[in-house]
Amino acid sequence: MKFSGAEIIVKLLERQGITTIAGIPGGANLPMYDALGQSEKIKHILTRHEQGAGFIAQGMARVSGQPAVFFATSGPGATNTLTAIADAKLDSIPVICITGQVPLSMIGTDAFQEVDTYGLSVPITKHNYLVRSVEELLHVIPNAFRLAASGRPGPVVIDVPKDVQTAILEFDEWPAPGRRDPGPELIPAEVERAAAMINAAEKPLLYLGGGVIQSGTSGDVLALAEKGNIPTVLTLMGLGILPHDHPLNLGMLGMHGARYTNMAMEECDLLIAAGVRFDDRATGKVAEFCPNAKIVHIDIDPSELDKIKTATASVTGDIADILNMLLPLVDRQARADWMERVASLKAACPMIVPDADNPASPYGVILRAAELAGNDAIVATDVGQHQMRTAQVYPFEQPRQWLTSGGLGTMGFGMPAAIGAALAAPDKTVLCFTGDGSIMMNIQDLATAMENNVNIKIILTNNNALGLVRQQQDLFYGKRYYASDYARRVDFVKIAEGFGIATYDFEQCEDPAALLAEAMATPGPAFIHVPISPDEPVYPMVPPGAANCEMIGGEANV
Ligand SMILES: Cc1ncc(C[n+]2csc(CCOP(=O)(O)OP(=O)(O)O)c2C)c(N)n1
Repeated sequence: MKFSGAEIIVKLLERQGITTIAGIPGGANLPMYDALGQSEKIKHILTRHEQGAGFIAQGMARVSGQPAVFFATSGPGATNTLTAIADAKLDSIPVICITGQVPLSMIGTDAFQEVDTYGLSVPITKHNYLVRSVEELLHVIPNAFRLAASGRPGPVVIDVPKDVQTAILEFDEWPAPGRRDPGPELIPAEVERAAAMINAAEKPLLYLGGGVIQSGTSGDVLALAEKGNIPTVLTLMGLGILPHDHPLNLGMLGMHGARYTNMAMEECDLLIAAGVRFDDRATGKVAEFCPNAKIVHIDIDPSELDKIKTATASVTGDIADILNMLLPLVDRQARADWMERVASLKAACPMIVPDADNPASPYGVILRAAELAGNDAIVATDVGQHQMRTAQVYPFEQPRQWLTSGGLGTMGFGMPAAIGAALAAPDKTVLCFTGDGSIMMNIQDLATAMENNVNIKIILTNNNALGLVRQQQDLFYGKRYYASDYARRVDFVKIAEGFGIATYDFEQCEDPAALLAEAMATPGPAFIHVPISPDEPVYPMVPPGAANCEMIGGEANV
């Protein structure tokens, strides 16, 4: 066989099962685009910004659990991808970014559109490559897939100089596609110790995060919770692991968690942490997090163990394997006193949802959209108050239903991630809750949504402000609203219309519920504009740096 480097890349991607690639062409990746144009198996999504391409890939990967690919050219194309890559690193999402680079002989000469993509991406990738010969591609591409998906997933960058793309290679055999490695072998004594601690605990709590979703084990985790009667709290990344209305699901913990959730954590005597990294938005002041609890920490990434909080016992391995071994060792227990205590906390300090029945209110629109979208809709958000409200009240049913930028907290994530989700799951409705600050960060990819006619329903709660920032100024900076209110209003409805998207405006609308229902029932992209007041806080809120028990707002009697 004889192929160019660019053809080898495309054929190897096909052999990996890739069917969709988002990206933008330029001088340094045109050979790859030329080869991609010949592919009958891969569809290309031409975005309007490389960050959008990265978030589309993330949307596909988050929904499918499989690595997704995006392309960019050298220089500005590559630098435009960096935020999406860093975002994938912090949320452990397997994406592969393939960039064009100036020819090998020109590297280091400040050539046109030359930037050190390899160097720039070192700290924000799981692994990265600067490919120096066409031969290398045969192991770099499968290896990139293996690395992105194995252990704790993450992003990989492959930078391919233009002359490597055009070089011709003769070879006999295609390499095997790269796949996720099996998890490390478990140490049975570690699992037995964890089981003994769980069996001895009177007030245990499961604390579950994105790692559980990555390992695909939510059924086993539910079995563990039910067998031991162990109430469960979820991180922002873990929403969907348990159905929202399961009696053992105490919902999201941390900065915007419900009062009863954070209060139960104060009282637990054992925290069984799985696939979590003790992120500061979840723990609040670490020294005061779960002050009465021993900790069992379970994770595939040994570098997470004892990183923030020292565990009493830890188990390294794939959470699926660990639960398999752990489940038979855990005693069936009623834990009646603890169940009763948790139920009484829930009754005394419930999650207060202001104006829940009003479909034009910040919370009400989320709840009404959820009702209309059905149980298996996918939900993406941007970053801000709308994100926290959605996390607090959306009735999630299953893993991989929820896409949010948890670690990096990137405004601009939501809409392109929703496009990626819709491409990966074309039969589902995808909701995208966004704010007027966030949508502007990648608004250009409304064109991409329109061109591909994806079934995404963008719900913009427009407070003409950077709401979550403004809320902090309100609470912690003496109401000095500096640089958080926009001076003028933007006509988002006209903008969306300009992009060719169907629009639905709640402004002066007599029956917002009917309008929302109409938007949801019409296939294809929709833009729903919901004007709200900037003075609508998201409560409860743990002040940054404070302990979770010091949360403010959201009391039942307010
Ligand atoms: C790229 C980026 N820049 C700045 C921030 C800081 N930030 C966090 S939330 C927020 C306000 C978001 O406003 P909007 O999207 O309108 O949502 P709202 O809070 O009003 O619902 C800002 C500026 C961020 N998270 N991401």
